[in-house]
Amino acid sequence: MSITKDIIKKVDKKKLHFSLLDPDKQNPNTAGVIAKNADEAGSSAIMVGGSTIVSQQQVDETVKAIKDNSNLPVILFPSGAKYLSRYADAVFFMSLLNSRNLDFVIREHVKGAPFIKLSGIEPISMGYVIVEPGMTAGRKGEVDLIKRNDIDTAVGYALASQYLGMDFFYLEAGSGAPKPVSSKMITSVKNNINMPLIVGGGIRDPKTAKEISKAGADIVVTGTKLEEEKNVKKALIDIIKAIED
Ligand code: 1GP
Repeated sequence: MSITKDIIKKVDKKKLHFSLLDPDKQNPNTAGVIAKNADEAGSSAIMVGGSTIVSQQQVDETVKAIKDNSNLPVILFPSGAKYLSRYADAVFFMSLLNSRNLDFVIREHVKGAPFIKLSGIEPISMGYVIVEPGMTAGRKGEVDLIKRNDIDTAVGYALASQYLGMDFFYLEAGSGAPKPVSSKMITSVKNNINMPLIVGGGIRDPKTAKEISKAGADIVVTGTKLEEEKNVKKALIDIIKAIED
């Protein structure tokens, strides 16, 4: 079964957690150890990406270390065509819909698509929007940030993604955001679409993870928490339990 179908089947039954590892934030060995802990804690996939990656080699080595240390699917979360890895299982083929720069909306996709075809990694179509404060992803992605309380615009982007045939929609507050996307926005978006909703940015504790999940997120992403936490496994077990409750 494709990874897309597998995720869609799983979110029908329960809420999922994805772990995000940025190759620029730790060496491949450490990424491997974190992935092993995430796997044992019950996370459902490892996303690999970030806004400050400098080479494809950095991504390749991180992906290989993760594959060597866990059984979870590795899904690339790329900031551009140069940062794809043939060692991954899949790639979020994501359009940053509220970017002012067409590179992030479609041009990088045109550059990366032949590599994806040749390497056989699975493209997972996704609409991706960044909400205030947006952090580094918002700045580097040259984004017209959706205002925290502008629910109509968020719903519009989500519906547009669905009508364009995308399989997933991702509401992002930016890695390390002081606050995640509001519960009200998550609920309104979820109530308007019939595809899985992914939410990330600023989710670092079980209470917040639970609120995001209860509001309507099908998949909750945590990144920074994995980099900061000494006991990653325990921290993730608590967050995943809160999401599933
Ligand atoms: C970034 O949403 C993810 O794309 C993760 O954010 O690092 O704040 O968990 P955090």
